[in-house]
Amino acid sequence: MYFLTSGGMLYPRDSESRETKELSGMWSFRTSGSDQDAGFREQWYSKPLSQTGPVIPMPVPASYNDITQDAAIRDYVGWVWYDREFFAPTRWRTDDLRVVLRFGSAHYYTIVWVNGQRAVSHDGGHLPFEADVGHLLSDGRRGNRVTVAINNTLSPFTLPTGSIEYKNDTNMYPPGYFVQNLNFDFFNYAGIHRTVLLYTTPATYIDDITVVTDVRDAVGVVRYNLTLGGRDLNPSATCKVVIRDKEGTAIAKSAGVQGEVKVADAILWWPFTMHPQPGYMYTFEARCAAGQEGVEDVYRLPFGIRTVNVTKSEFLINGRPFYFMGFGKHEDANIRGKGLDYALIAKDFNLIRWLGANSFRTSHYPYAEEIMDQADRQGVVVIDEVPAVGLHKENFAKQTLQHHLVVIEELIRRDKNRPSVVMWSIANEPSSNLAVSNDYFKAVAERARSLDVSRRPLTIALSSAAAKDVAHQHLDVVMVNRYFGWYSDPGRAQLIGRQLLACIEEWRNVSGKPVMVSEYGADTIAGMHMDPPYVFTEEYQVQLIGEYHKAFDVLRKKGYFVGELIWNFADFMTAQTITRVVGNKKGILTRDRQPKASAHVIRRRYHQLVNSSLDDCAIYW
Ligand code: BDP
Repeated sequence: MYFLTSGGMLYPRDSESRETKELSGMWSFRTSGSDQDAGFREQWYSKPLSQTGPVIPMPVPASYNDITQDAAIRDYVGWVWYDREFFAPTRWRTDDLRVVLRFGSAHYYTIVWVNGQRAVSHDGGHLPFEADVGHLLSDGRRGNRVTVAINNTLSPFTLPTGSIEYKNDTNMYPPGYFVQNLNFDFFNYAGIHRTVLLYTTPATYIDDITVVTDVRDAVGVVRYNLTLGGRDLNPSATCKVVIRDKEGTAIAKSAGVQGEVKVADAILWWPFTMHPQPGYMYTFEARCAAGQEGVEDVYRLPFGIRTVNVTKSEFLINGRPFYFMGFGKHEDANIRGKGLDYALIAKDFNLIRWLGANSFRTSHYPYAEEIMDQADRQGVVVIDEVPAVGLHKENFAKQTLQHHLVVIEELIRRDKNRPSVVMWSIANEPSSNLAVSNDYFKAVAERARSLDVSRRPLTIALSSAAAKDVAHQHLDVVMVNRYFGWYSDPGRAQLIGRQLLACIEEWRNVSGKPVMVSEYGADTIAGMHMDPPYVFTEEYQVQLIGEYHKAFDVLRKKGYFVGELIWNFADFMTAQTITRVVGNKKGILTRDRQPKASAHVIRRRYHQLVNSSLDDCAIYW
């Protein structure tokens, strides 16, 4: 198998052989202004940014767009620069240790220097990247500097896609005026969005772990594979593996870089709507002394034991039918944009449980690992999506495909061990009616299948007409985005049932696969009321979703309909257009996470569905 990426991407964790040091806080920042090359020409990375021009404080992690009062920074397109200083402990200055600098994500194209030396670059947001930097650090007594240049420019070949359009009519625009067009409906937040940290490992280390689980009778079968990295690898090195339960008790053991461990009376990982002890996580503890010097590296990976299968009509978790009830979300909040925020993560998961939702889709890009951790631990099911949004005619190019394959690899490498992730979504609303998308998605699907040893099912949030679609043949589950009563026949809620039933039946007939609705909804201004219901009012959102729910109930009886995800969990920011009133308002919650009337309707429905249809299930919390 040919890998486009190299190395593992284990989440940095402290252990007796590893240490982490976060670089969160205030960094220095400035944009390149209109002279995009200035930073490279003048080598801003060679000294502190404050010595080559004016800087402002910028929080990390956060998007930079909404931090200042300056619209030019909010709407900036091009290179921005960050730097900060840090100390590396003297004890890290030894050949026995490897020091790694890791970014949880930065949007989009990023170049990193340490003490003026180039350390790493990365293409694309939403996913982590890292580099060994030990050799670039100063001795313990002097500080170190990390400089980061980030460019948020999108092209037809980036994911997500976009384009730069120069406006050449000088009667209308000044010379050189351009706009960035986005092929998607969310604000193009940029900056250092997730945690930046340094971590150490022994010089010879555990580079990656893959854990795949199965259940035979009541026995959990855990197959694992360890990859080792570093110099002086001892080919006959052995690794010791211990599986620990939640209390930390060792319940199974193995040795070797690959193997199979059996867990008797395994406590399976269940969604929180299906079991009194949901989200059960074991720990996979690996110890490898793989270097000539015999130093042991220890890594503890949380994992769950569960199975996922798709039949012609059902989505099964641990052999039991699972019906997706949830939403598409966004990483989005005021001030911090897409920046990681633990308070927001905790609030969102409390709301998910309050609503009784058992799942969400990471529309339209991979979410922070800290969010995924909560999904694992709280038993919330995730459809994990790559940032392939806005794929139309000109985007189905070799260059885009090449990047898409890398992104799929990076996502699967990052999330392959997560029990909450039950399906990969390889795109959102592509022009999958075009013949050219056939080979494209065939290639992406083949790559995903070959990378995920556990063979999670694949899907796409489709929006083309079923009869013309060429992508579904490469998928296991069909997801459909539909806006009857909104983008078509706005205000005519009475048509929704007829239209939705016909549409979903057609998808089923065409595909012969399980089908679910991955988006439906209506923009709703919180506090706006009208009766009879009128578009944009809370009454209309309630009426519209009620009509969808009636149709979903009919579809559920047909036996192949596997889920409903409302668009969206919360209101979110978009580009400035006349079709959006300070952002997209299809949330059932406001942007500051307060319920609209529709949230109560969804809450009642999700709780009732769980309690009525699956008699041995309830919402446990
Ligand atoms: C769908 C897109 C989603 C949009 C939504 C909408 O997948 O990103 O935000 O429509 O228009 O087409 O609200």
